[in-house]
Formats: sequence, C-alpha cells, structure tokens
Amino acid sequence: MMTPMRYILLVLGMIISLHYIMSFSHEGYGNMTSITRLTEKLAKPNAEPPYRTPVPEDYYKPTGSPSSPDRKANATFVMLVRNSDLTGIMSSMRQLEDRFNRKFNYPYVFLNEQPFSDDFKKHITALTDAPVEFGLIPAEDWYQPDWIDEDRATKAREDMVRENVIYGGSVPYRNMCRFNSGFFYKQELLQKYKYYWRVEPDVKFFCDLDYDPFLVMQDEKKVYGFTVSLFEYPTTIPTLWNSVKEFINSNPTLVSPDNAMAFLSDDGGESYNRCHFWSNFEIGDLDFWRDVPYSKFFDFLDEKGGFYYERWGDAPVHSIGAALFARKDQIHFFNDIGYRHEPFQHCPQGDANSRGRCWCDPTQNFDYEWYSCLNKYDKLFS
Ligand SMILES: Nc1nc2c(ncn2[C@@H]2O[C@H](COP(=O)(O)OP(=O)(O)O)[C@@H](O)[C@H]2O)c(=O)[nH]1
Ligand SMILES: [Mg+2]
Repeated sequence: MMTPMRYILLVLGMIISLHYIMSFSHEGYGNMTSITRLTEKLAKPNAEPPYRTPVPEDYYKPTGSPSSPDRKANATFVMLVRNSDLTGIMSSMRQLEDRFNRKFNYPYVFLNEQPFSDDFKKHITALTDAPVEFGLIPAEDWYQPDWIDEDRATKAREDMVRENVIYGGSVPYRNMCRFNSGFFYKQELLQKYKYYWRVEPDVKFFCDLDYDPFLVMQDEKKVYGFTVSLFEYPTTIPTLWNSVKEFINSNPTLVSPDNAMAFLSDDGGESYNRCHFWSNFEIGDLDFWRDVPYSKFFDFLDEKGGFYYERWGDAPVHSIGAALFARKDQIHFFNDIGYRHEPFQHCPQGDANSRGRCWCDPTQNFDYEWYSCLNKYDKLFS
C-alpha cells in the first residue's frame, strides 16, 4: 500500500519528467515554459509597444488656445529644399502651422546648397509668427567628394538607369541622401537645437496635434520618432549590410545592449530584411546623431563610397543607426500624427482619429499593409 505522501511524490515526479520530455521534444513548449521566458513575462505583464499607452493628458493644450505653452523643448523644424520647392513646402508648412505650430510656435530652419531667393524668404516668413532662419549649406557638406572614383560612380549610375532604379541616374539625389545621413545635424543653424522635426514639400498632416511631441521625446529620453516604416529597394543598397556588419564587428561596444536589431534582421543580424523608418518624416534628437556611435558609423559608411557607387538612402542609414545605437524603447511610433508622403499614409485609427479631427479615410492606412514594417516594430516589445 502507498502512503498518501508517496502517492503525491510519484505524481509530482511524473509531471516533472513529462515536462522535461516535452521541453526537449517540442521546441514551442520549451520556449513557452522556459524560466527566462516566464520571468520575462512576469517582468512585463502588459508587453506591448509603448505607443499603445496614450500620451498623458498634461501634455495636451486645449484646442483653439493660441497662448504660448509654459514649457517648451529646445527644438526646430528642418526643411531641406530648393527655391523651386516653394509651393510644395508652403503647402506642408501651412498645414503644420494650422494643425500644430500655431499653438506651439517652434522655429524653422530652411537649408539649401544654393542661396534662397528673396521671393522664397518673403513667402515663407509670411506663413508664420515663429522665427525662421535660412541657411546656406557649405559646398564640402553637399557635393560629391573628390576622392570618389567618378568613372566607377558614372558606371553605377548608368547601370541603375538601365535597371529603372528610382533616382538611379541622379547625382543631386545622392548628394541629398549623403547630406541627410551625415551632415544636416552639423549645420551651423542647428547647433543651438537638440530636437528637430524634418518636413518635406507636398506632405499632408491630417490631424490636430494638441500635445508637444518634442516634450514627449525629451521627457521619455526618446531619440527617434517615425510615422511610416517600410522595405527598401534592394538595388539601391547591395553592399550596405556587409558594411554594417563589418562596423559592428570592429566596434561591438558601440552597439546598444537593448537595441532594435530584430527590426532590421530576421536572422539575428546575418542579413538585412530591408526594413527602415521612412525618413521624410522624422522627429529626432540631434545629439544622438552628433554622438560618437552614429558619427563613427556614418564616417565608416561614407568611406565605403556607397552613397555614390550605389545609392544608399538616408532612410536605411538613419534607421540602422537608430536601431543599433539606441535602446529599442527610444524609437517611437507617432501613432497620433496623421501623415502622408506620396504614395503612403499613416491614418490614425479609432479614438486617435476622432480626437485629432483627422480628415484621412481610416481605411486608407499603411500600418499593416504587406509592404509595411510596423509589425516588426511591434514585435520588438512582445
Ligand atoms: N536643396 C536641395 N534640396 C533637395 C535636393 N534634392 C532633394 N532635396 C530635398 O530633399 C528632400 C527629399 O527629396 P525628394 O525629392 O522629396 O525625394 P523623395 O521623397 O525620396 O522622393 C526634400 O525635402 C527635397 O526638397 C537638392 O538638390 N537640393
Ligand atoms: Mg519627398
């Protein structure tokens, strides 16, 4: 006869043995019940992306209040444009003023490698009460450097034209991508600022933004904010990821411990899945780009010549930098900023849509389309 104690021990022993057999034979079961997984789950009871938690009420300014807010961040809008972009940038700026800046009064910095015309300046300054500055980009920060082998660059452009790569034949576009990757934050007019919001011509802002996104960045120590993420054209970046891996291998200590590599790569960093944040919209921390990890990274990439021998975009370069050198929770999805840059748009859903008085059609939303990478961003936090 078994005593009740022996019986309990026997059953317990059987359960434990069964657990071990299942752990070894069924990977899913092992993952689900592993101690590390269980403690992770305990530590994060509501594991979900930070943007799902609404911005606290005290960041909001009542609609219609023209009064200056009490607390402001050290921040500016940045617009890189040509004189010929006047109507497009006026359209973007008018919406930004009406939907947000009328209340918050952040300044503007306009940058161009050619001097802005008087006509351009006159029309722009008429659109806002906020301070506006116009900067001339130094030639050495813009044009193709002398050490680039022009024959090799020409051949690369010709090949891309033949393959119908978008902007494949354009040198100015390459200058722009290299400038946005490694030089905009070094411009003199931006030195006094810590945060920036990049704005392009002909974009749409669909919703009222009644809170200060710069203060959210500042208070939560975020360094990079986006509204749309998607896959890059492979033909523009054939060797970019090899260069990134080379950089990581020689500078392992620069990579952030709690990084967002899983947004960039589906195999632990071996290959690039081509996900990037769409950089025509950015709200970011200029000091993050100015700091050692990203500066070293940009210099390393620049020396490879890929901005001219291929057509590396500032979007993948910024995204890879943010994902590797920041903590994943420092990268923020601005869910409540309704935004369109042709041909994609983020239209806030549900409460965020009505609260922002958005005029986009909520069914026209790129977030979880097949070409979007937002699900990979979400997964970082699950
Ligand atoms: N000053 C200047 N700005 C440029 C030049 N090329 C592009 N840009 C700006 O760089 C940004 C990206 O260019 P855009 O033509 O919109 O490229 P896309 O969004 O990739 O199709 C926009 O703000 C443009 O106004 C250029 O040659 N000079
Ligand atoms: Mg554009």
